[in-house]
Amino acid sequence: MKKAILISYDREDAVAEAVDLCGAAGYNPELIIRQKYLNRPKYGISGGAVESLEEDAKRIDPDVIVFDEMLRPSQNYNLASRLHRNVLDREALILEIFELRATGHESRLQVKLAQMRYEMSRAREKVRLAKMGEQPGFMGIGKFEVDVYYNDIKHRMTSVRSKLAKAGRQRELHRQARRRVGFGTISLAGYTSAGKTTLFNRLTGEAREEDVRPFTTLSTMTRRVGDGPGALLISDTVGFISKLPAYMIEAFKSTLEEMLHTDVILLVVDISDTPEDLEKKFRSCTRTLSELGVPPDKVITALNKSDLVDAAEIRKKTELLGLDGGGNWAVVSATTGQNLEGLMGLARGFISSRGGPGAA
Ligand SMILES: Nc1nc2c(ncn2[C@@H]2O[C@H](COP(=O)(O)OP(=O)(O)OP(=O)(O)O)[C@@H](O)[C@H]2O)c(=O)[nH]1
Ligand SMILES: [Mg+2]
Repeated sequence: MKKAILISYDREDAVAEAVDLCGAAGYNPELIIRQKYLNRPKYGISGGAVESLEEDAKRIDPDVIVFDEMLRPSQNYNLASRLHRNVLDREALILEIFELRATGHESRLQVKLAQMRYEMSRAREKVRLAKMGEQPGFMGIGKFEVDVYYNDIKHRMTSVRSKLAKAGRQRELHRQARRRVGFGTISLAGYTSAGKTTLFNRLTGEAREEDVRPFTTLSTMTRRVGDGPGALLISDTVGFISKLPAYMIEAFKSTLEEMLHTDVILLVVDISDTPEDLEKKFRSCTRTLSELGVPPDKVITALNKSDLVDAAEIRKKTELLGLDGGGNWAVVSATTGQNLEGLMGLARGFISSRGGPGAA
């Protein structure tokens, strides 16, 4: 693993998530610097903090500095030139993970699009700085070249978008074929590492990769669960994470929008998370689902990893999430298989009470 110095917030949940992201990108944080604010204008952190960071960087000699927030190009440049290191902000880090993990044709295109959106969002500031004449040759790029660079990204984006549109049409055809077969359809959703793929494998007998690291799954796969008239089609896909910039969600939108066409969304939640994490991730997921236009009454919540917590704790946590009474949730364990039958029964009942597959 490569060495990193991680700059994050002074909060355990933020640090834990950032450390996981570093690990998924292949970086080991040798030092973690905790800061209350990461939005200072010049470096993101205070001048004093940068000073002591210079010493740390000399001592540790990290491959990168990871900054657990978004950085403007000028801030990134200031930090990088002061520390003589490559600086990855949170978005660049997530993009590195995406690049490592993208396997299928469509997810590779989606990652490319996200990378270009990232470049584009920074090209704007580069162009602005160059035009203001404040920093001609900013980051070694002159005004003319900036325009060329900008147009070049635009062109490449158009080409990737049209390839994505083609992949989308292909998916539409698959969807129509599935609808003709008349199976009820389920999409797995949820925070990264909640256990979607483990549940998928357990239900379908597949062997997709399961891993503690975030963003293990980037591409979508659909398989059948069960035989006969009660058979269902279930899809496993990319997970959510908090503070994902809008354009990253946009890049994966076509994948996520599949959910609008399925009968049931199975929101997988890791019930072994601390109450704070549990609540934060749950809210973040329901927000993302509602932004995608998924009606709340199409969602069943699967409280997963029940093997790791006792009944009393589960009760407390369901209350915390406001799930008591409703009946549109189930406690399961993808690892032990506990109550997976119950969960599928719930999904089938859900679909038939809404007029059968494809009705909603
Ligand atoms: N103890 C226990 N561990 C589980 C359970 N379900 C999943 N896990 C573990 O949780 C980790 C994450 O599981 P995945 O299935 O890869 O999670 P995911 O939601 O697909 O994550 P991404 O693809 O990264 O979005 C793995 O280490 C699994 O072994 C469960 O029911 N009990
Ligand atoms: Mg997965």
